[in-house]
Amino acid sequence: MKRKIVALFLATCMAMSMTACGGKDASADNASSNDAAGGDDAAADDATGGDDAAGGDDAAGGDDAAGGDDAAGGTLTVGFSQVGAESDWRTANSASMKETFSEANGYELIFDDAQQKQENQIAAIRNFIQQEVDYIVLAPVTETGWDTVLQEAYDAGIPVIIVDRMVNISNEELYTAWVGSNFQLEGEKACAWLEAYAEATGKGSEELNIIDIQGTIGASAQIGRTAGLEAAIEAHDNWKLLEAQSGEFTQAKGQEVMESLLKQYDDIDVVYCENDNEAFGAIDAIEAAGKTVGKEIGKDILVMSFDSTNAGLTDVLNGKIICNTECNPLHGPRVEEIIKKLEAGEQVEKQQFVDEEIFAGTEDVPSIKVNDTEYTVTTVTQEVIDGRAY
Ligand code: GYE
Repeated sequence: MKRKIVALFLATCMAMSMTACGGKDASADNASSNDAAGGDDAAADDATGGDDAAGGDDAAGGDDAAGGDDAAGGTLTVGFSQVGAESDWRTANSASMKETFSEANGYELIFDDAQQKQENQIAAIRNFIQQEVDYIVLAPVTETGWDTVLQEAYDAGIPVIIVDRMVNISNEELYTAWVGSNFQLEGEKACAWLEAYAEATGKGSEELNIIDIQGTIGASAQIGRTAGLEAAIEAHDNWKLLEAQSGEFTQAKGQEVMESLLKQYDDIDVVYCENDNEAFGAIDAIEAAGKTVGKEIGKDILVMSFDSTNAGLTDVLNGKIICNTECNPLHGPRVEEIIKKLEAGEQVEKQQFVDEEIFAGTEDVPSIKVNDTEYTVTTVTQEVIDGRAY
């Protein structure tokens, strides 16, 4: 069948679901061009001009070529443009996608690792279009810069599912669905925990000097987590942001940034690392500088982190990371569910947020509240770690 019918169907249900969901979150509103990230060349802009309708794969002559889903129960071809392999989270995410979109499950997965470069992702998507895949799945490195290439996919009638980080585009119809995390909420949860922990340990009114080791600048995970911290700093007169610098979500860069900041500041209380791998690097740097990571405000440096991977939670258990806010990478089955619904002609939600937990290395804060919702804080034990899939 399928591309034309699916695309036509999508156009209709996108129009419906957009009204229902009210579109994107606030961060989506400000940029519409694809120039910021620099990856998207202008030359491509006019190539797509003619093909306006939803089912525009006329050039390809239908759906029977490389996609190969010709007969009922046939293989579906999925092109997945992955950011890279920068972190444990990413490794778990790739594994989840590969496991789900296996041959045994009836898929041909074309997996492309973009090595954290948007231009590689754009090239991969163009390749997928040329190969006439049935679905394109994109884990975008940054939010901006996607208008042109997603228009090309749309014009080719190939549904695009965005996973993990968001895209920030002028026309929301250019993607079919997004599934991922509420990154700002993650940041807010982490800061609510820090506030409650300072209170619970009698240090609520002490000055806290904070370092933010940010993720890849312009990635939703960075934007949201940084925003969560910035809001908390605004709200606390005694919290001070000494510096915010990107550690690019990698251990090596996290270590490098921390090393240089330790030379600049001798009064750091908290390091807010925007993922586990940065935290691993920061911990190495702190210990190499002869300082201690731990849980005592004023004596140790408190390391906070995001992702809650196995290795991250192990560092919580070992007393090196004090608080770890979960970000769930197991998106394979979620993307598959979206594809199955589309195949069945059902409507899909435009945006789907994943529920996530928060973990700590102490029992001082049993729960936190953000926007009137209460979240239980799980104290990490070996059993907790053993019971988790990533
Ligand atoms: O937190 C980090 C990874 O986008 C949620 O990317 C993802 C982030 C994750 O490199 O470890």
